[in-house]
Amino acid sequence: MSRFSPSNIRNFVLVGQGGSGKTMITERLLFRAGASQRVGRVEDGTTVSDYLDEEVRRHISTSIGLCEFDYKGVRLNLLDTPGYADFMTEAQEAVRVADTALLAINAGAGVEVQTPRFWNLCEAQAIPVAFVVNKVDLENVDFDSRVAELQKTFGHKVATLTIPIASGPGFSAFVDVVTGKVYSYPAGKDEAVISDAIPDNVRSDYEAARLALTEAVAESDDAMMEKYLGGEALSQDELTVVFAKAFKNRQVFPVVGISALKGIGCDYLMEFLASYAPSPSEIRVQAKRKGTDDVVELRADPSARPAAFVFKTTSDPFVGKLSFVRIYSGRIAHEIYNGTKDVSEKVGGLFHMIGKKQEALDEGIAGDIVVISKLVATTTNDTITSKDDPIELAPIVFSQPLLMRSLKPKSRADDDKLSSTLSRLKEEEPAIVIEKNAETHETIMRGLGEAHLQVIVERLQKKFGVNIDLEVPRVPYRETIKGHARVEGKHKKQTGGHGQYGDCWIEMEPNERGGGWVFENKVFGGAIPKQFIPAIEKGMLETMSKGQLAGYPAVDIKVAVVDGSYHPVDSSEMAFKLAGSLAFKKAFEQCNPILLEPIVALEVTVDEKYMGDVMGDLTSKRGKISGMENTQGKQTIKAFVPLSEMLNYGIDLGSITQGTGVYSMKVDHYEEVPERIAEKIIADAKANAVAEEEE
Ligand SMILES: Nc1nc2c(ncn2[C@@H]2O[C@H](COP(=O)(O)OP(=O)(O)O)[C@@H](O)[C@H]2O)c(=O)[nH]1
Ligand SMILES: [Mg+2]
Repeated sequence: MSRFSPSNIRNFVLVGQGGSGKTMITERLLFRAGASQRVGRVEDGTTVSDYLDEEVRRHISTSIGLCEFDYKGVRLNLLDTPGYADFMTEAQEAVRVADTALLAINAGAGVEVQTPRFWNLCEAQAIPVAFVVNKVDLENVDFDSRVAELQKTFGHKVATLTIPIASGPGFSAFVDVVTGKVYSYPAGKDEAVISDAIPDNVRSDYEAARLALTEAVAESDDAMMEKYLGGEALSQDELTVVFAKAFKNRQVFPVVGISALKGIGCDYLMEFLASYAPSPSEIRVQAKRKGTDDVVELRADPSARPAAFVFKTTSDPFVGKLSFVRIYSGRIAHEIYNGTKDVSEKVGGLFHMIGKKQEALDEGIAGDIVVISKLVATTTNDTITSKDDPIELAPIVFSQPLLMRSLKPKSRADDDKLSSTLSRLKEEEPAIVIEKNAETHETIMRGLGEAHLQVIVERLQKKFGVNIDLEVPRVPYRETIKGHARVEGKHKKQTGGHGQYGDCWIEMEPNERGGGWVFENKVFGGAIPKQFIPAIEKGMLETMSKGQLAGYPAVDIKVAVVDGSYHPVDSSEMAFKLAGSLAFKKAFEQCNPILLEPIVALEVTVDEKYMGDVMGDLTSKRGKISGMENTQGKQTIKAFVPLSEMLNYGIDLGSITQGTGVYSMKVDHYEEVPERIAEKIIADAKANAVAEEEE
């Protein structure tokens, strides 16, 4: 039996630029609520939420930290998230199931690169957002200018909810604009002493902020607007009620100033969530009856049919696979029906989490977030529902992976383990794309960025014992010819005993781009017996696939066998195969061979302000702009660019557009490699071939 009801739950996510202090806020909330016995430090790797090895080592969050705890009778389900573009998947998963977002801002830095992305995520999910301006204790912090910056960036509905009495190292108290209460924190204490004593030096700021807040929230309530426009002040209760309503309806975005490091304002944040954030029982979630467009409205009713969404999957070294689930209606206990995969599964264990610590549960109820162990078929984005009337919940649309790398297993044993491991990894990392390149035979993995791929390599090693290196993928160049030649290929070994004899004359010429291989037999008068002709072609095809210039497959060539000779005893398929190969090599060399490179058709979408830099960068990459489109206020640039220039494009675009640009590309056609570049590729290939021979 669950010890709380949906109306006491608050599911909220901490999002914001990396380094803004989300994990530290989590640390402080847990400690203040009594859910942890000490305050850890990110720098020491001793926080509750950043418990993965890679997080402890990097001092950043790379994965959701789910912490579920009680505070004064309210159940707080906190989702701490990473704040870097490389780990955006995790933030997308967490925002998808949260009912409220706290968007953390570093008071020392203000609105940063990723801040608008998190705002957009919350907007797409239509959840209420409160800005938490953290690190108000830093030197030279100007809280008011931070509020102004947020209003400028995110609109006039942004209004401050707290007024710091002094910011900077002396920050220890603030005024709550709705209640007019002063929250003071004696040195070293993280529990506020609440009073009515608003100091004179902030009274006018307080009154101005209260007016601005009243105006912002009155807009969302006609009766209050009328009263406000009539010049009447709203009573304390009216303001509290209309503020809560406006917040829940995304009609106001309050700003709270805190210092997680000093523990100032963290108890206030929990009060804020308990008083103003929506509980699941106030929320209606839309689903579809499976296989139809019929919309079904879900309520957080534990007695209704089960409906839940799997928003994250991890594999734990001890208990195996863990599925993170938000329950929208009904209950989950011993068995689930996965409507997406049409399979019923036994629940291994049911847990609440505080970081890596698991608290076993008998059942999960509507409105709650639980973790289920040992499901097999179930993965992220699946809907758990009832078999007799299945529904579907909307899947998360993950960011597109931007950076590709080839996976190089360190040993044969690693290679053997890799493919089975990759499918398990894919369960944990729904945004990555893994594909085999048919030309280079490399396994290519695409992820959100360098750090993302590196973390995956570490997980492969740590969790699955597979050692791999990441390399820049090989470019599948090709070779072809521009000239004509007529040559002889003669393979003759007649030194007594059964000899070998094969002799053919061929004419070689280029075929049109993409025309492929054309082989003709123009031998007349039986100069070469018919049965040996296919062997000649076979020899040529083998030689073609290895390439002559730099070891890349040769394409778009026409060859006609025009003459030759044979020996009644010593001629064989093998002899003519070798003759064919010799003839091909000789002719290819004389036909002005060239390298061809894959050209990708690129579409890159960026904010208008980055367009010039992006186009300049593409031109410097030998790109040719082929078109431009304006899509929803963003510019989409179309271009043809050599693939060889695009292998790190995810990183380049990220730095030009501060992680906001997205792109897609696919190989479109092949073009001749410019001579100075071809020379280098050929020289490198020769050097590699020598190095391999010496190994
Ligand atoms: N001065 C100051 N530093 C803070 C505060 N909160 C966090 N930090 C520091 O900021 C850094 C990043 O904190 P972290 O919680 O990891 O940020 P996250 O990436 O948003 O999770 C760490 O070095 C923290 O110690 C604060 O309120 N004041
Ligand atoms: Mg963090």
